[in-house]
Amino acid sequence: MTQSLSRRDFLKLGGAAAAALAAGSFLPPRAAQAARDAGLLDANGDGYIPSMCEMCVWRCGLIAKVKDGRVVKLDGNPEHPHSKGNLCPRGQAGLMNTYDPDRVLTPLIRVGRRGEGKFRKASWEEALDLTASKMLEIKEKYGAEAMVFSTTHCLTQQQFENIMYAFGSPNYGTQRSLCFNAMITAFLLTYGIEEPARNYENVEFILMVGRNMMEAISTSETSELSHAIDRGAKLVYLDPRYTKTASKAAEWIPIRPGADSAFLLAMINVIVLNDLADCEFVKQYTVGCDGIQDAMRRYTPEWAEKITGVPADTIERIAREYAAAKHCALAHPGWRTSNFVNSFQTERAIATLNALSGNVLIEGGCLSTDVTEEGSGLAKPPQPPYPRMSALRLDGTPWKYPLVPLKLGVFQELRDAIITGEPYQAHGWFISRQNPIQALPDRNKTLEAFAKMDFVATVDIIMNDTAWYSDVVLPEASYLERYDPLLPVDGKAYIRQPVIEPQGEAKSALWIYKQLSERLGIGDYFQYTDEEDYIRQQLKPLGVSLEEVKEKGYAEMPEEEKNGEITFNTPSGKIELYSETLKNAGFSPWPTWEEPPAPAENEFYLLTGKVAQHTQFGTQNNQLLHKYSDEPRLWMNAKIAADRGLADGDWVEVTSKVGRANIRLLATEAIRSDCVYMAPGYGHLSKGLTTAFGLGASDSVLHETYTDPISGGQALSQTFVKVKKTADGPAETPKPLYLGE
Ligand SMILES: Nc1nc2c(c(=O)[nH]1)N[C@H]1C(S)=C(S)[C@@H](COP(=O)(O)OP(=O)(O)OC[C@H]3O[C@@H](n4cnc5c(=O)[nH]c(N)nc54)[C@H](O)[C@@H]3O)O[C@H]1N2
Ligand SMILES: Nc1nc2c(c(=O)[nH]1)N[C@H]1C(S)=C(S)[C@@H](COP(=O)(O)OP(=O)(O)OC[C@H]3O[C@@H](n4cnc5c(=O)[nH]c(N)nc54)[C@H](O)[C@@H]3O)O[C@H]1N2
Ligand code: SF4
Ligand SMILES: [Mo]
Repeated sequence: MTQSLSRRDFLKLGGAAAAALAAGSFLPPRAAQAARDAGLLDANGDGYIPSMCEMCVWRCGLIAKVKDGRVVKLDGNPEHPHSKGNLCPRGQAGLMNTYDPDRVLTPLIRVGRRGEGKFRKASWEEALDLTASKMLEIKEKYGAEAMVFSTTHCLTQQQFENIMYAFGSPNYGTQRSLCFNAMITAFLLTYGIEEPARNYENVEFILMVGRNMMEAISTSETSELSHAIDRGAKLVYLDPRYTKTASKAAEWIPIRPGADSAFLLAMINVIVLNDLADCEFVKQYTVGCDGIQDAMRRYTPEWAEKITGVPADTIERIAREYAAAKHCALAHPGWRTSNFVNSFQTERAIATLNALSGNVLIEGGCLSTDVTEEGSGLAKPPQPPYPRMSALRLDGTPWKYPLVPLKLGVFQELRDAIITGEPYQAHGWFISRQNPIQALPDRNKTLEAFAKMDFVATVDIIMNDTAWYSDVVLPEASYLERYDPLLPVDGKAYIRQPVIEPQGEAKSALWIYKQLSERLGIGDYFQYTDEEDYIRQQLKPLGVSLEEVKEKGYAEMPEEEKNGEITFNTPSGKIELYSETLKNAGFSPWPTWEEPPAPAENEFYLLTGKVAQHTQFGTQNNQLLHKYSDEPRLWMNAKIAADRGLADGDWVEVTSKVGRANIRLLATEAIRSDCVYMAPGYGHLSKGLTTAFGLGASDSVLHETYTDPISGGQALSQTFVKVKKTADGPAETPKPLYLGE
């Protein structure tokens, strides 16, 4: 948009020219004044600045090398526990997130029809005035709850929530129900904590259920797993696909999708009926040790073999190996556990397996539930309490989904309620750091929801698909150009600070939200003068200066006090293998088998899953990452492809109940015969992404919407597709849709 360098032009550039572009030397040098003031840069604008990556939500610590006022290299900060000196490929390509020629660098106001992509540049004054007046108009006409707010986890999430709750709306969409609701609710109900920490130091046996750690990267944990494997730990990996993690595993179990809980329940059966559990631990710390044998009796390995396709003796052997490793066994909780409507049960079984191995409280055990809410040592600006809200939440929590924590919510249900207008009609949507048009299942349905809106505003750094369909686009400064609030990790509070000055008119979210709040009449919730003042207020109780933090990259925090008493934050104070809460809500109190739907004879399970070089739907336009990406293709088992007369590289049409996509075929042995796989993040609608537009196809177009009734998770593997050869090329998709006026 702002500068036109097409993908083809970029590929034509030689290595040196590409490197020069990557280093931003087309752009004027803009070394960060704050870094100069802190003495981190010399007079020439050269130096090293500690900050934090934002290419994904793991947020590794980084050190940016600045030369002549431009960022030229990003490296992992050895002093940060998430990076330990390393950045993954996306993190290393992060300078191109800042220097992307498609960056949106001024506020934009739509002038054409929604989806047509016609915008005019506007001043911040005008764009913020317009956004505030539209939001207030909606509030006046329909009530504050008619404004929907959505964002993905970010360091300014609390300020985002301040706008939403102070404005008076309970309608909150986050990425969580598309991601980890099953894991979080299962661990909350079983252990009373959201997500236990993993400890690989002594691990001998690791069971991973669709957690593709070698591609869906968390730099520190991915390297901890690698080191554990290097020193002989055994990894057993369940995935219908042969991923990079499968290639590092001692055993790859190509399980039938949706059948994981049958496999795990049979493991529990073997362990409890043969008295292989850590009895002392189980008796002392869990509820349910009396009844578990009876509850699990029917889940024999022979029973599970029929469901999972895994031989009974393999399941039995793996259960015995797991139990033999005792507290050095780890059943990994997983991350994106939004696969089927029974994914909560998979997670309950995983939670149970960990308790049975006694790995939880013991020194050196592989799972730690001793995870306290971090950050209590930091202060924040004062603010009044939020106004009372009485409107029902459109996403059905808690009135339809009683066990889904309010902060997780059920985003896909919120989207559906916008379309049905039940229990009431929403009219406006404020979005930040999120691309719901691609992230939610069934893209056409999401576009239908957008068509219902009187007003949509999006805060992003590039013209993502959601911005493309918005009325106002507010450009945030990139993560290398701004401050965010400090992030506490393992007893230290880390800083994100500008490495260069923001380009164009881009501003930090701390600035944007404060400006908007003042126009909305809720400025009391934003009592800071600027970004540095916000951080200074955070640092006050620590007695550390901002200057010191800028230089070191972090501030030490006082150790959190622990009372030494071992209880779990569940109703019984113990680990609840048997849950009265689940029973009272009308669900099985034990982990249980629930048969998910399966594809018909001529259909395939459609799988999704991350690739190492991209983050979800937001990095395909990054020219450095693009350069190293394979062309996105539909994986199909090579034998099945041959049986159907399909050859590698053929164009195929993939159809589900809700959508259609054309994509090239990859015939491979690395997938089960009843599955196909598409990488997420392609088939963008926005022509404002000149590198990514026209590449591949979107799996979100195909995904059907199904919700796990207990956790509220979207069932992303529960879409079944037909595949046939087509002469049509990529021109069929993506197909821009214009929405109303
Ligand atoms: N490079 C990179 N790293 C990332 C991200 C990224 O976008 N890119 N995103 C981050 C985020 S937000 C998340 S949530 C994590 C996600 O990390 P993961 O939890 O590993 O999630 P995915 O990669 O989405 O899916 C993992 C695997 O699940 C398999 N699968 C699908 N259905 C089933 C099933 O029914 N059973 C079993 N056993 N397996 C199944 C898929 O084939 C896929 O290989 O990654 C994080 N790290
Ligand atoms: N088909 C399919 N659907 C999925 C998944 C899948 O694997 N396949 N995965 C699910 C999972 S695990 C998750 S977590 C969700 C993720 O869903 P989303 O959070 O919607 O996905 P992202 O692509 O990470 O969107 C991030 C947006 O933030 C923008 N952005 C990047 N940096 C900044 C910044 O500094 N400031 C601002 N304001 N914006 C910025 C990006 O341009 C992008 O538009 O998707 C879920 N949906
Ligand atoms: S895992 Fe990679 S992309 Fe995510 S924060 Fe770390 S370096 Fe950045
Ligand atoms: Mo996620």
